[in-house]
Amino acid sequence: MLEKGLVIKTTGSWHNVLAGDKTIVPCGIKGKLRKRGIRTTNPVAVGDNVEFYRMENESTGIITNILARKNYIIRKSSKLSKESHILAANLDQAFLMVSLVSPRTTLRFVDRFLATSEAYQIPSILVFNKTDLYSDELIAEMKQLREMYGSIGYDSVETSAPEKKGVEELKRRMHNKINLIAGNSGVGKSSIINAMDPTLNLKTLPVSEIHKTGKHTTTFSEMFELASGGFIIDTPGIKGFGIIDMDREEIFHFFPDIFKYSKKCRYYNCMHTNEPDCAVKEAVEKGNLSISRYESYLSLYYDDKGKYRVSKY
Ligand SMILES: Nc1nc2c(ncn2[C@@H]2O[C@H](COP(=O)(O)OP(=O)(O)OP(=O)(O)O)[C@@H](O)[C@H]2O)c(=O)[nH]1
Ligand SMILES: [Mg+2]
Ligand SMILES: [Zn+2]
Repeated sequence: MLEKGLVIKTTGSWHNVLAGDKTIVPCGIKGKLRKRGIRTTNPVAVGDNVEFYRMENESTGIITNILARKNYIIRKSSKLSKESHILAANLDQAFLMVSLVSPRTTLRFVDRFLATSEAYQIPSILVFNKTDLYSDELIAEMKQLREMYGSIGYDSVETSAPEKKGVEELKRRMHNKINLIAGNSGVGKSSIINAMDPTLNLKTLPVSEIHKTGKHTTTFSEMFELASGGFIIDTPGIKGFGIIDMDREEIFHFFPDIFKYSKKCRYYNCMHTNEPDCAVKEAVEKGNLSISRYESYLSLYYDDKGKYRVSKY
Protein backbone atom coordinates (compact mmCIF):
# COMPACT_ATOMS: atom_id res chain seq x y z
CA MET A 1 0.00 0.00 0.00
CA LEU A 2 1.31 3.42 -0.94
CA GLU A 3 1.52 5.71 2.07
CA LYS A 4 2.41 9.35 2.64
CA GLY A 5 4.90 10.46 5.24
CA LEU A 6 7.27 13.16 6.43
CA VAL A 7 11.06 12.73 6.43
CA ILE A 8 12.27 13.58 9.93
CA LYS A 9 15.87 12.38 9.82
CA THR A 10 18.38 11.40 7.17
CA THR A 11 21.55 9.46 7.81
CA GLY A 12 23.41 8.41 4.70
CA SER A 13 21.15 6.22 2.61
CA TRP A 14 18.49 5.77 5.30
CA HIS A 15 15.63 8.18 5.82
CA ASN A 16 13.32 8.03 8.80
CA VAL A 17 9.79 8.65 7.61
CA LEU A 18 7.01 9.55 10.02
CA ALA A 19 3.97 7.70 8.74
CA GLY A 20 0.31 8.63 9.14
CA ASP A 21 -0.05 6.05 11.92
CA LYS A 22 2.77 7.85 13.82
CA THR A 23 5.26 5.01 13.39
CA ILE A 24 8.74 5.86 12.16
CA VAL A 25 9.75 3.79 9.15
CA PRO A 26 13.42 3.72 8.06
CA CYS A 27 13.29 3.95 4.26
CA GLY A 28 15.65 3.51 1.36
CA ILE A 29 15.12 5.28 -1.94
CA LYS A 30 13.95 3.86 -5.21
CA GLY A 31 16.92 4.08 -7.60
CA LYS A 32 15.15 6.15 -10.24
CA LEU A 33 14.44 8.99 -7.82
CA ARG A 34 18.08 9.84 -7.47
CA LYS A 35 18.47 11.19 -10.97
CA ARG A 36 15.66 13.73 -10.95
CA GLY A 37 15.46 17.41 -10.16
CA ILE A 38 18.16 19.78 -8.96
CA ARG A 39 21.76 18.71 -8.72
CA THR A 40 22.00 17.63 -5.14
CA THR A 41 24.06 15.12 -3.29
CA ASN A 42 20.95 14.08 -1.35
CA PRO A 43 17.69 13.54 -3.20
CA VAL A 44 15.63 13.44 -0.01
CA ALA A 45 15.90 15.95 2.83
CA VAL A 46 14.47 16.49 6.28
CA GLY A 47 11.05 18.09 5.86
CA ASP A 48 10.25 16.37 2.60
CA ASN A 49 6.79 14.95 2.11
CA VAL A 50 7.18 11.59 0.45
CA GLU A 51 5.27 8.58 -0.82
CA PHE A 52 6.61 5.23 0.28
CA TYR A 53 5.85 1.53 0.45
CA ARG A 54 6.47 -0.63 3.49
CA MET A 55 8.42 -3.82 2.83
CA GLU A 56 6.90 -7.18 3.66
CA ASN A 57 8.59 -7.28 7.03
CA GLU A 58 6.89 -3.90 7.67
CA SER A 59 9.85 -2.53 9.64
CA THR A 60 11.50 -0.78 6.69
CA GLY A 61 10.26 0.90 3.54
CA ILE A 62 11.15 2.41 0.22
CA ILE A 63 10.51 5.98 -0.89
CA THR A 64 9.05 6.13 -4.38
CA ASN A 65 8.18 9.80 -4.77
CA ILE A 66 9.02 13.20 -3.29
CA LEU A 67 6.14 15.65 -3.33
CA ALA A 68 6.73 19.19 -4.62
CA ARG A 69 8.67 21.36 -2.16
CA LYS A 70 7.37 24.71 -0.97
CA ASN A 71 10.98 25.82 -0.35
CA TYR A 72 14.32 24.36 0.66
CA ILE A 73 17.61 25.55 2.03
CA ILE A 74 20.90 24.33 0.65
CA ARG A 75 24.59 24.10 1.29
CA LYS A 76 27.13 23.76 -1.51
CA SER A 77 28.95 20.47 -1.19
CA SER A 78 32.27 22.23 -1.63
CA LYS A 79 33.40 25.68 -2.69
CA LEU A 80 33.87 24.78 -6.34
CA SER A 81 31.18 22.19 -6.59
CA LYS A 82 28.04 22.81 -8.61
CA GLU A 83 26.25 20.25 -6.49
CA SER A 84 24.31 21.27 -3.42
CA HIS A 85 23.24 19.53 -0.29
CA ILE A 86 19.66 20.17 0.76
CA LEU A 87 19.65 20.91 4.47
CA ALA A 88 15.88 21.04 4.95
CA ALA A 89 12.69 21.44 2.97
CA ASN A 90 9.22 22.91 3.44
CA LEU A 91 10.05 25.34 6.22
CA ASP A 92 7.19 27.48 7.48
CA GLN A 93 9.38 29.87 9.42
CA ALA A 94 12.84 30.36 10.87
CA PHE A 95 13.83 31.49 14.36
CA LEU A 96 17.17 33.22 14.63
CA MET A 97 18.37 32.92 18.19
CA VAL A 98 20.64 35.73 19.30
CA SER A 99 22.21 36.71 22.58
CA LEU A 100 23.62 40.04 23.72
CA VAL A 101 26.12 38.24 26.00
CA SER A 102 28.18 35.04 26.12
CA PRO A 103 28.36 34.81 23.17
CA ARG A 104 27.28 38.16 21.76
CA THR A 105 25.64 37.93 18.33
CA THR A 106 26.67 40.67 15.91
CA LEU A 107 24.07 42.70 14.05
CA ARG A 108 25.96 41.93 10.85
CA PHE A 109 25.20 38.27 11.44
CA VAL A 110 21.54 39.00 12.17
CA ASP A 111 21.10 41.09 9.04
CA ARG A 112 22.81 38.58 6.77
CA PHE A 113 20.55 35.90 8.13
CA LEU A 114 17.45 38.03 7.64
CA ALA A 115 18.45 38.98 4.09
CA THR A 116 18.93 35.32 3.26
CA SER A 117 15.57 34.44 4.76
CA GLU A 118 14.03 37.11 2.53
CA ALA A 119 15.75 35.57 -0.49
CA TYR A 120 14.40 32.15 0.45
CA GLN A 121 11.02 33.72 1.27
CA ILE A 122 11.00 32.15 4.70
CA PRO A 123 9.48 34.37 7.43
CA SER A 124 11.93 34.95 10.27
CA ILE A 125 11.51 35.73 13.94
CA LEU A 126 14.27 36.86 16.31
CA VAL A 127 14.69 35.17 19.68
CA PHE A 128 16.65 37.13 22.29
CA ASN A 129 17.90 34.41 24.63
CA LYS A 130 19.82 34.50 27.93
CA THR A 131 17.89 37.57 29.09
CA ASP A 132 18.55 36.39 32.67
CA LEU A 133 22.16 37.46 32.12
CA TYR A 134 21.44 40.96 30.74
CA SER A 135 22.39 44.12 32.62
CA ASP A 136 20.02 47.10 32.62
CA GLU A 137 21.98 48.53 29.69
CA LEU A 138 21.56 45.34 27.72
CA ILE A 139 17.84 45.20 28.51
CA ALA A 140 17.56 48.75 27.12
CA GLU A 141 19.57 47.77 24.05
CA MET A 142 17.35 44.74 23.48
CA LYS A 143 14.25 46.95 23.70
CA GLN A 144 15.67 49.28 21.05
CA LEU A 145 16.61 46.40 18.78
CA ARG A 146 13.20 44.81 19.15
CA GLU A 147 11.55 48.08 18.19
CA MET A 148 13.86 48.60 15.24
CA TYR A 149 13.43 45.10 13.84
CA GLY A 150 9.73 45.17 14.64
CA SER A 151 9.32 48.31 12.54
CA ILE A 152 10.83 46.44 9.57
CA GLY A 153 8.38 43.59 10.13
CA TYR A 154 10.42 41.11 12.15
CA ASP A 155 8.76 39.87 15.31
CA SER A 156 10.88 38.94 18.28
CA VAL A 157 10.58 36.93 21.48
CA GLU A 158 12.51 37.26 24.76
CA THR A 159 13.61 33.98 26.29
CA SER A 160 15.63 32.50 29.11
CA ALA A 161 16.21 28.77 29.40
CA PRO A 162 16.75 28.59 33.19
CA GLU A 163 13.77 30.87 33.86
CA LYS A 164 11.64 29.18 31.19
CA LYS A 165 10.79 32.66 29.97
CA GLY A 166 9.16 32.94 26.54
CA VAL A 167 8.85 29.19 26.28
CA GLU A 168 5.05 29.19 26.07
CA GLU A 169 5.14 31.91 23.43
CA LEU A 170 7.58 29.89 21.33
CA LYS A 171 5.36 26.82 21.64
CA ARG A 172 2.43 28.87 20.43
CA ARG A 173 4.34 30.32 17.51
CA MET A 174 5.73 26.94 16.46
CA HIS A 175 2.43 25.10 16.80
CA ASN A 176 1.66 22.88 13.78
CA LYS A 177 4.45 24.41 11.73
CA ILE A 178 7.85 23.28 10.50
CA ASN A 179 10.31 25.56 12.25
CA LEU A 180 14.02 26.06 11.76
CA ILE A 181 16.10 27.31 14.65
CA ALA A 182 19.45 28.87 13.86
CA GLY A 183 22.06 30.96 15.63
CA ASN A 184 25.70 31.06 16.73
CA SER A 185 27.05 28.13 18.64
CA GLY A 186 26.31 28.52 22.33
CA VAL A 187 23.40 30.97 22.15
CA GLY A 188 21.15 28.29 23.63
CA LYS A 189 19.16 26.72 20.80
CA SER A 190 19.22 23.20 22.21
CA SER A 191 18.62 24.49 25.75
CA ILE A 192 15.47 26.33 24.70
CA ILE A 193 14.21 23.33 22.74
CA ASN A 194 14.73 21.23 25.87
CA ALA A 195 12.81 23.83 27.89
CA MET A 196 9.96 23.58 25.36
CA ASP A 197 9.93 19.81 25.47
CA PRO A 198 12.14 18.13 28.13
CA THR A 199 11.49 14.67 26.66
CA LEU A 200 13.69 15.62 23.68
CA ASN A 201 16.68 15.87 26.00
CA LEU A 202 19.08 17.44 23.46
CA LYS A 203 22.75 17.68 24.30
CA THR A 204 23.96 21.10 25.42
CA LEU A 205 27.42 22.35 26.37
CA PRO A 206 28.78 25.27 28.37
CA VAL A 207 30.03 28.05 26.08
CA SER A 208 33.58 27.62 27.46
CA GLU A 209 33.55 24.01 26.30
CA ILE A 210 32.25 24.95 22.86
CA HIS A 211 35.21 27.26 22.33
CA LYS A 212 37.60 24.47 23.24
CA THR A 213 36.31 22.11 20.58
CA GLY A 214 35.40 24.87 18.11
CA LYS A 215 32.47 22.77 17.03
CA HIS A 216 28.74 22.96 17.38
CA THR A 217 27.38 20.59 19.99
CA THR A 218 24.57 19.68 17.65
CA THR A 219 26.14 17.86 14.74
CA PHE A 220 23.47 16.23 12.59
CA SER A 221 20.30 17.39 10.91
CA GLU A 222 17.16 16.19 12.55
CA MET A 223 13.61 17.30 12.94
CA PHE A 224 11.88 16.87 16.27
CA GLU A 225 8.18 16.71 16.91
CA LEU A 226 7.25 18.96 19.80
CA ALA A 227 4.85 17.59 22.40
CA SER A 228 2.97 20.89 22.04
CA GLY A 229 2.55 20.35 18.29
CA GLY A 230 4.74 21.25 15.35
CA PHE A 231 8.25 20.34 14.28
CA ILE A 232 11.55 21.97 14.98
CA ILE A 233 14.83 21.60 13.16
CA ASP A 234 17.86 22.24 15.35
CA THR A 235 20.48 23.16 12.78
CA PRO A 236 23.95 21.68 13.13
CA GLY A 237 27.21 23.27 12.04
CA ILE A 238 25.40 25.87 9.97
CA LYS A 239 24.94 29.13 11.73
CA GLY A 240 22.47 30.34 9.20
CA PHE A 241 20.73 29.04 6.17
CA GLY A 242 23.62 27.66 4.16
CA ILE A 243 24.79 29.22 0.96
CA ILE A 244 22.81 31.42 -1.33
CA ASP A 245 24.25 33.45 -4.17
CA MET A 246 22.74 36.87 -4.72
CA ASP A 247 23.57 39.31 -7.43
CA ARG A 248 25.16 42.36 -5.95
CA GLU A 249 22.59 44.61 -7.60
CA GLU A 250 19.70 42.85 -5.92
CA ILE A 251 21.00 42.66 -2.36
CA PHE A 252 18.98 45.69 -1.23
CA HIS A 253 15.79 43.95 -2.33
CA PHE A 254 16.30 41.64 0.64
CA PHE A 255 16.43 44.52 3.13
CA PRO A 256 12.74 45.52 3.26
CA ASP A 257 13.48 48.79 5.08
CA ILE A 258 16.12 49.84 2.54
CA PHE A 259 14.00 48.65 -0.35
CA LYS A 260 11.15 50.86 0.81
CA TYR A 261 13.27 54.02 0.57
CA SER A 262 15.06 52.93 -2.62
CA LYS A 263 11.97 53.71 -4.66
CA LYS A 264 12.55 57.43 -4.06
CA CYS A 265 16.19 57.47 -5.18
CA ARG A 266 16.99 59.74 -8.13
CA TYR A 267 18.51 56.98 -10.25
CA TYR A 268 16.53 53.86 -10.97
CA ASN A 269 19.73 51.84 -10.72
CA CYS A 270 20.92 53.50 -7.51
CA MET A 271 22.97 51.12 -5.36
CA HIS A 272 22.79 53.50 -2.38
CA THR A 273 26.53 53.88 -2.07
CA ASN A 274 27.91 57.08 -3.65
CA GLU A 275 25.07 58.24 -5.88
CA PRO A 276 23.60 61.74 -5.53
CA ASP A 277 20.03 62.19 -4.27
CA CYS A 278 19.92 58.73 -2.73
CA ALA A 279 16.79 58.43 -0.58
CA VAL A 280 18.35 55.56 1.36
CA LYS A 281 21.35 57.61 2.48
CA GLU A 282 19.03 60.52 3.29
CA ALA A 283 16.90 58.25 5.45
CA VAL A 284 20.03 57.15 7.35
CA GLU A 285 21.10 60.77 7.85
CA LYS A 286 17.67 61.75 9.13
CA GLY A 287 17.63 58.80 11.49
CA ASN A 288 14.71 57.10 9.77
CA LEU A 289 16.78 54.10 8.74
CA SER A 290 19.04 52.30 11.18
CA ILE A 291 22.75 52.87 10.61
CA SER A 292 23.55 49.28 11.51
CA ARG A 293 21.11 48.01 8.89
CA TYR A 294 22.68 50.27 6.27
CA GLU A 295 26.17 49.14 7.28
CA SER A 296 25.09 45.51 7.02
CA TYR A 297 23.85 46.22 3.54
CA LEU A 298 27.17 47.84 2.58
CA SER A 299 29.16 44.96 4.05
CA LEU A 300 27.25 42.57 1.81
CA TYR A 301 27.46 44.86 -1.18
CA TYR A 302 31.25 45.20 -0.93
CA ASP A 303 31.74 41.48 -0.34
CA ASP A 304 33.94 39.56 -2.76
CA LYS A 305 33.14 40.14 -6.41
CA GLY A 306 29.55 41.00 -5.70
CA LYS A 307 28.53 37.48 -4.89
CA TYR A 308 27.91 36.86 -1.28
CA ARG A 309 27.94 33.58 0.49
CA VAL A 310 26.10 33.10 3.68
CA SER A 311 28.56 30.45 4.77
CA LYS A 312 30.98 33.29 5.45
CA TYR A 313 29.13 34.46 8.55
N1 LIG B 1 22.16 31.89 31.66
C1 LIG B 1 21.69 31.25 30.60
N2 LIG B 1 22.41 30.26 30.02
C2 LIG B 1 21.88 29.63 28.94
C3 LIG B 1 20.62 29.98 28.40
N3 LIG B 1 20.39 29.19 27.32
C4 LIG B 1 21.46 28.37 27.22
N4 LIG B 1 22.36 28.63 28.18
C5 LIG B 1 23.66 27.95 28.37
O1 LIG B 1 24.48 28.20 27.23
C6 LIG B 1 25.28 27.06 26.91
C7 LIG B 1 25.09 26.67 25.44
O2 LIG B 1 23.75 26.23 25.23
P1 LIG B 1 23.35 25.22 24.04
O3 LIG B 1 21.87 25.02 24.20
O4 LIG B 1 24.22 24.02 24.03
O5 LIG B 1 23.67 26.13 22.77
P2 LIG B 1 23.40 25.80 21.21
O6 LIG B 1 22.91 27.08 20.60
O7 LIG B 1 22.52 24.63 21.07
O8 LIG B 1 24.87 25.50 20.69
P3 LIG B 1 25.31 24.58 19.42
O9 LIG B 1 24.58 23.28 19.47
O10 LIG B 1 26.79 24.43 19.62
O11 LIG B 1 25.01 25.38 18.18
C8 LIG B 1 24.86 25.99 27.91
O12 LIG B 1 25.79 25.98 28.97
C9 LIG B 1 23.52 26.44 28.42
O13 LIG B 1 23.24 26.00 29.72
C10 LIG B 1 19.90 31.04 29.03
O14 LIG B 1 18.78 31.44 28.64
N5 LIG B 1 20.47 31.64 30.11
MG1 LIG C 1 22.82 22.74 20.12
ZN1 LIG D 1 19.77 55.07 -3.37
